[in-house]
Amino acid sequence: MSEPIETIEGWYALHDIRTIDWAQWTKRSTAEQQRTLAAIASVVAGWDQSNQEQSGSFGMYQLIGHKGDLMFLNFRESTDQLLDIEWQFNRLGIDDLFKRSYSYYSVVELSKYLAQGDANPDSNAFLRRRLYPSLPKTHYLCFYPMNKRRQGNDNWYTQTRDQRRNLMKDHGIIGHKYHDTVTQIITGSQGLDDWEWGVTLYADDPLVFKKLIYEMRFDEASARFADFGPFYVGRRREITDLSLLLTQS
Ligand code: 76R
Repeated sequence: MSEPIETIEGWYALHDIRTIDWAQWTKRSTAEQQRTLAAIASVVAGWDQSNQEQSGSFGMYQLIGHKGDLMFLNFRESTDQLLDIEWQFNRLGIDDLFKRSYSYYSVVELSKYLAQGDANPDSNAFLRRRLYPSLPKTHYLCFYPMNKRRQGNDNWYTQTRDQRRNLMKDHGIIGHKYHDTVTQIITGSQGLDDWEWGVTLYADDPLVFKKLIYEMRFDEASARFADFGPFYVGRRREITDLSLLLTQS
């Protein structure tokens, strides 16, 4: 039997993707639009507070393509806090306008494949920054869920620990070439959502996502063992941009 690797968990994450019903939205009167905008902005400003208070992290992204229009991304200490966040938005009663097209629930995960030295986040500030990440303020984000394959000889979970460690080492070598241009946040979701991991990448240029992910496809950890879900790419936006995005004013 192959042994699992120890993992350390940090903040819980909720990727919340909304599709706007533009036909309905544009039919609303200016006064109604302003009321709705103010209600959304006040909820979202509350989430954004977590960045200042370092009690979590929040980012809002304008998505490209048909899979969604806006992504709200919240990281918090507990699932209860994420539930509160979700229900705060639900209570606005604008689900007909801001339809939910996808969501993903997971928890920041660091595995000990390549761990060296102090693995205690209480005394290791580097580890703390990774477990409780302040979301990078790069121009773009790329998010997708993925699995490690379990098929015939290409079964990640029947590889020995050393085999997996070597594969992760090679994965890390490719990834590290992008250290200055990409920040990755890996969240684990076994038992929490439909895929096994969420990959959230940050960069100033979306082309870098393509270059990195293409290069990684040739690496054994991806070539033999990775299956991917839908990809979402978005541009980071401030709360103050909401009004401009939705009403051009
Ligand atoms: O944590 C570290 O930085 C150490 C090395 C490392 C680990 C353990 C690392 C580095 N990753 C790790 C774990 Mn990663 N990563 C992905 C994807 O598209 C694909 O082919 C796969 C999606 C990308 C693009 C990416 C990028 N990584 C993981 C895990 C958990 C696996 C497990 O536990 O079994 C997954 C699912 C995963 C997937 N990885 C890096 C990157 C980048 C850019 C790096 C270098 C980080 C840096 O040096 O700054």
